Amino acid sequence: MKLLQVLQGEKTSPPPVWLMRQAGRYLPEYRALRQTAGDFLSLCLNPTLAAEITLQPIHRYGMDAAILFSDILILPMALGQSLCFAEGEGPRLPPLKNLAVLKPHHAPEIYAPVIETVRRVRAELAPEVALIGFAGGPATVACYMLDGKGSTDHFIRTRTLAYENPNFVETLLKILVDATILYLQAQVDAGADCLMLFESWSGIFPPDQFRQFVITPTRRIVQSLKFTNPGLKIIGFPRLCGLLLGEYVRATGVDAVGLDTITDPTIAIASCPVGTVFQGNLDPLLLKTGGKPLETAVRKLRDAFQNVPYIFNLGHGITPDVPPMHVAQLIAALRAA
Ligand code: 1CP
Repeated sequence: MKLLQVLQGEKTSPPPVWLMRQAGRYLPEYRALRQTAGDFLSLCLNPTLAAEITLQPIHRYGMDAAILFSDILILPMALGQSLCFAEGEGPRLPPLKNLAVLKPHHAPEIYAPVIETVRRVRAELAPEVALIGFAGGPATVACYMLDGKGSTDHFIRTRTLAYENPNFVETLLKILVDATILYLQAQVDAGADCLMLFESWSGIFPPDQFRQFVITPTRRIVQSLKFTNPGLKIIGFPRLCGLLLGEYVRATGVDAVGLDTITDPTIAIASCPVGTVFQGNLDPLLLKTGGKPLETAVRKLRDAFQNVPYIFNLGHGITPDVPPMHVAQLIAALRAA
């Protein structure tokens, strides 16, 4: 498995490749299946369909890794917060005010279909293709739980609560850390080969809160899972963390770090400990434009990371308006000598 070799510290040329949101609305075969299932949540909770969707991009493009088709908000839903995806508007949850509504003991039963999806995908996937399990980082998941929706105002309720009632936020984060450990352990037991923590909104917190709400909970998750599963590899994605990148990698103990679009590779490499594995960070907009600019940027990134263990990816997810041909073009450019 090329992805695992690199996560173990090997440098390979060309690098392994997978793309955030590689299964999704830009693919006609995804849209077709989505129509038969109705809404997005039903898809996530249907192991037959979710497994098929996970495999769709692998069949079409031959990436080196599949990522479980699910969502970071399945965990809050499993904890008892109601969740829906309004068409074209993203997730909606009733903003969490009382932690007593959360029922961690019920969660494994509710996310059981997702774990079954992991089992099915691993059984169907070729042995050389890795399966990535994932969860949201606790701070990012807490943002959605407290604000009840996406980032329209940079999670103003969460950021206000972080000052007015930090104990409440801390307690929620503790619940999320414990639940995330169990959820990710279940994915590993079902066959996930490595894990990724999507801390997509870590960049909205000032440094001290970043340490308290992002670094400390992440370290707890990483330490616990690595203690139970020696050799397990974990990729962190502290999006928009800026100059705190090096501290995040050192203090959390993640094996690999996903870089966002605005991070300069050379500066990232210089700020992280020797041995860090890097993943990223092509601008997703280049997948929309395609052509020469895409190919040039792909080669430039490959060169920038040639002296470190490196996994090719985007700096954020594929957008629904990407022409499927451009993904093939990206992979061909990357794998060309
Ligand atoms: O069909 C549809 O309309 C649903 C669109 C969709 C899809 C395909 C959503 C809603 N989630 C997903 C799948 C998904 N989400 C995956 C599957 C695997 C893959 O990458 O192919 C993963 C890993 C996620 C993770 C996720 N969900 C993140 C972290 C990564 C990131 O993009 O930063 C976040 C923040 C979410 C929340 C979410 N779910 C869906 C949307 C539209 C959003 C973002 C809402 C916002 O703007 O805040």
